[in-house]
Amino acid sequence: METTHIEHIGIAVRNLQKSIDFYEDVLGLKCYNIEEVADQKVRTAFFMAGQTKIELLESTSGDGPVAKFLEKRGEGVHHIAFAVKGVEESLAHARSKGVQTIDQQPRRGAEGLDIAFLHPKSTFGVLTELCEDKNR
Ligand code: CMX
Repeated sequence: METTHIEHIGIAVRNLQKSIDFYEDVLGLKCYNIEEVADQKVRTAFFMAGQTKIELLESTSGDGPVAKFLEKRGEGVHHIAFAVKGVEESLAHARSKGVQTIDQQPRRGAEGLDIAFLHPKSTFGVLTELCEDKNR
């Protein structure tokens, strides 16, 4: 697998606007995009801190993955996303190494990325996303 960089860090929050206020008013970052990903039942807000992207995640439904995470574990770091070259091949590679994959095939995520998740039980407790921007 060829991993090029951390694409983003995903943080689960209860209230998107209140957390945007913190990132803007306290940390001095600028929210450059808000996007709903219906498939994942989330509304997301994006910031760049230098070269590092932060994705805030608010649940849009009581039964989505972020709602479950908030209920069970509270607010906090939800996942780390790695940019890879060839997300399908990378997913197959992880599976061939015995890693439990949540997605069998990549799907379309926020910002038009092709994304796939590895289960935190297989990745030492960190929900791990593989992603690729095929428009680049
Ligand atoms: N990070 C680390 N551990 C996590 C976790 C996370 N984000 N989410 C759940 N877990 C843990 C649970 O605490 C639980 O641990 P214990 O068994 O020790 O209690 C374990 O994983 C399994 O949890 P579960 O209740 O059986 O499974 P869930 O129904 O909560 O589902 C997961 C967990 C990861 C499979 C599910 O959230 C998922 O499919 N995630 C991928 C999609 C996603 O997260 N989308 C939102 C972001 C989308 C985006 O970035 O655009």
